[in-house]
Amino acid sequence: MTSVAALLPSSSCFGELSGTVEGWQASSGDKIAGAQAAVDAPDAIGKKTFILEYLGRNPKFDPASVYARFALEKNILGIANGYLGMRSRLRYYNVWHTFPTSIEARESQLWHRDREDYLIVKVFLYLSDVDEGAGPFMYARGSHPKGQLRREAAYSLEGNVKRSTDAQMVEVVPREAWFSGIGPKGTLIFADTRGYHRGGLARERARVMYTAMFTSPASQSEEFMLRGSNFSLPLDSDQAFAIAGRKA
Ligand SMILES: O=C(O)CCC(=O)C(=O)O
Repeated sequence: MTSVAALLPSSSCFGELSGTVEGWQASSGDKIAGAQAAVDAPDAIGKKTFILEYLGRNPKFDPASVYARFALEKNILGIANGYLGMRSRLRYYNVWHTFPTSIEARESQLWHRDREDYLIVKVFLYLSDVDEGAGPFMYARGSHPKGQLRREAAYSLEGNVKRSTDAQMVEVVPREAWFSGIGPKGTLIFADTRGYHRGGLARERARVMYTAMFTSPASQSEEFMLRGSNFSLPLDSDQAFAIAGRKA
């Protein structure tokens, strides 16, 4: 966990990103209110109704957009490439607005491992202040493939995804090793989400968070973003590699 101020240079497009998101919010009050009203709908389970994805379920990949440019900043892409030990691909970005909910934890609010690759780097950038009541991102330290606490927790299946409760997680990773990402707007978290994590169990207030995902170029997981191929590639070769389409 770090922050925009500590990690990124003053030329970072963080301010532009934050302003773009605020502009979206100002012009999308009805959409936000509608999503908020449906958060605890009786058929909410399985629909992730506690999250509104500002760019939609399958955003159109636009390397010129501030959402892509932020992920491709050298100090962010460099961490992803350094951790994965190779040039990575930028596979996803979006802005998530997580609403407070009063029903029991479900989906990504429960502990789980992502499945897109053997190692995954996700970036979470808070665009609102996040305290305990706003459902911070949580991580079971050491549960990733490079860690020392890799045992599988007991789980229940939600569709074909394994989800574990706190009681099940504490059996494999002690509570002292649970990381809770509490921090102000501008907090940046990098996580290998092959390790156990959960978040967005907001009980008191909303959380707004930009997120991006990097995988190896070999990952064969589903494409979340709609990709064209007519990009004029940026000059930096790591950035060009990160946005290039997947080989068939
Ligand atoms: O909303 C959160 O903090 C958890 C995010 C998550 O589970 C994921 O991105 O895989």
